[in-house]
Amino acid sequence: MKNVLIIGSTGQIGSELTMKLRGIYNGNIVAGYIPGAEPKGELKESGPAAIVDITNPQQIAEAVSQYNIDTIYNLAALLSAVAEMKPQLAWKIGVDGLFNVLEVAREKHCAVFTPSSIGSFGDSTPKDKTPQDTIREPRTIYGVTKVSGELLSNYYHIRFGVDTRSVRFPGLISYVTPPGGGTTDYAVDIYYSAVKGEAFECPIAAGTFMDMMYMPDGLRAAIEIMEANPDKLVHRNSFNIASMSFDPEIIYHNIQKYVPGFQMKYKVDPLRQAIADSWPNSLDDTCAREEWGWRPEFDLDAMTQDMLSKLGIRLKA
Ligand code: AKB
Repeated sequence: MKNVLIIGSTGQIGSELTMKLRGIYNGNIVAGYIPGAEPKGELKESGPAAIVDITNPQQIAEAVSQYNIDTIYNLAALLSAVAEMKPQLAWKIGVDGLFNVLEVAREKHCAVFTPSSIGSFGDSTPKDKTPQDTIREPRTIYGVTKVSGELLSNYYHIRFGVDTRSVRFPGLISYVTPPGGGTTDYAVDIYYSAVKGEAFECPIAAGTFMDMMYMPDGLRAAIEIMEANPDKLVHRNSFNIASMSFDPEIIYHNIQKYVPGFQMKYKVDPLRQAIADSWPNSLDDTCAREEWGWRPEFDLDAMTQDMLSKLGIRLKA
């Protein structure tokens, strides 16, 4: 039996991960949320929920005690573009909030998963097949919080024995909960336009490659890393994971294979473009493959077919 608290359970990753964890484990899988972002529908009906604001250490501790939590998925974060508009809040949630989680985990002996991102790399990092261990000098507040979070999580593991683990997520693409404020979000929005029969205005320039991943693979990574045999882990915070890398032209033409009349034009957003230009083109995920058996299942074509069909059903409902 496993008792899990998901902080940020109604967000892009949380809403799907909470349901998946409830399908796997039969303990308390608690949907932590902040007022104004309450769980709805099957997320609300299918298990317990608690108000857990990551900036409030007491709320985290109370939920952990009440539900006898042994694992915390810490998914509270501002995505990269929105973080750039609110850097103070991004730090408060991403680093001060993580500190609150780690302190509760230290006292109450919980394992902690905190996602990192391709955004933890910067201009001075090798761009292609970016290695697991390399120079990291991000110039965005998002990247600064991600690198700080990785270091803090490793510190809590080494110093206090807290079982902290993490993956560096690429842009996650899903038909369930739309993302908000990310640099990679165009690769979700483009499917909405295609299914609605609208032309798509792309905020990222042709030729800008970034790593992306279909949500089912992302969810599996978050669960498998927490299930991995600790004796095999050389790294912990955080693992490069990868499944596909493309630029706007490649995804556009892939969608056109299935939606022949689909049109795209460019209206580049300078903020998102500058962030994208500082990120890797593709990551090398050899360490994740070797240390805990990571394997993606979806490539671009499989993802496009599934996205178009599932989003089509969802938007008609
Ligand atoms: C973003 O674009 O901010 C996120 C990410 C890659 O971390 N999707």
